Amino acid sequence: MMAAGATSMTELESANGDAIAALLTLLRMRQTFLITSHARPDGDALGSALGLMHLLEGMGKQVTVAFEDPIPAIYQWLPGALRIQRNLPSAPEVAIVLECDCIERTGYSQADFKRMAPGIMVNVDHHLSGRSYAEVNWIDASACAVGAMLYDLAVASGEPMTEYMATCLYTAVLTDTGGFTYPSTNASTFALAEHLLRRGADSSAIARQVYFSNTVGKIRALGEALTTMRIEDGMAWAWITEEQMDRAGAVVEDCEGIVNTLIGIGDVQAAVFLRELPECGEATRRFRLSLRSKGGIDVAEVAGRFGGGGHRTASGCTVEGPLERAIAAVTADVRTMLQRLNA
Ligand SMILES: [Mn+2]
Repeated sequence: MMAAGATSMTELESANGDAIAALLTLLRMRQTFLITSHARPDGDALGSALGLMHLLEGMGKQVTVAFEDPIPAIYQWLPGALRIQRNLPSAPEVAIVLECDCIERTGYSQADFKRMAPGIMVNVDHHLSGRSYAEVNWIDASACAVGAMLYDLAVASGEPMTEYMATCLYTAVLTDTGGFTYPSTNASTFALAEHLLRRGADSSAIARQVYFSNTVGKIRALGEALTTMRIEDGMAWAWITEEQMDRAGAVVEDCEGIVNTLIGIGDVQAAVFLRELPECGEATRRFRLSLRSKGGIDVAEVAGRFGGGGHRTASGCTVEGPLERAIAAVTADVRTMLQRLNA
């Protein structure tokens, strides 16, 4: 069922085929489902969860979608988003966890999951750091999005691809490929996009919702962060403090994507963005880090050393402050990797 270590395309395809067949058998046998995904949900987490919800409901199943964190405004228009709840249901026959390399990544605790008492756990992930912690694990680190894996599942199911499913899955793939620009994008990504557009996904309307509906706070937060930007040895970094967030009138989700501005600079090979976390006092400041790479170095490795994870080109972790120490630790790590790369 594991595909991450597959050595050839054929092996990978057959591993995915086996995983899809096994998962479909399970889905058909059971009636009640929970779907969840990671904290601070992004387009893939939400589009995948809702796309799968629509697929299962089309199969006549009872589905609850729960997220620990609020749904960002730019995704609240997704079909079904308003039904997403925070509370886990009681004893679903199957709990499906998307895009998480461990339970804690959902924002719910092991204890929360134990209390929910799911019959079977299913883990669908495309992270390099993906691990087999559930009863059924389908991990394909070569997939451009979990939404693309679920697209394959939906096609294999023989269920009709509805406009709702197409809209959700297209949004997942659009956002997780950086608008079809990351190295994970290939010909089959566009074949998928073509199919989903034919089934009713409106690419222009979706792009408008996702990329042209920013809050003023988000743009002001970007401005605040850019005043702190440093560039050195192919690496860019910047941060935002609680005080700057207040000044910008920004909320946490307004900081999504600032790191992409940094990696967008021509000579920059790796970028780090730090956001101060609000919950702890002066003495123990902590920072949420987002890392990006143009592919030369593996920033999932960097994040992994600080207790986080992700992909080669995009990862995240949480680091103890103070700010100067957090920056020094992470930039030293990235610098070493860049030096090794360029040696
Ligand atoms: Mn993803």
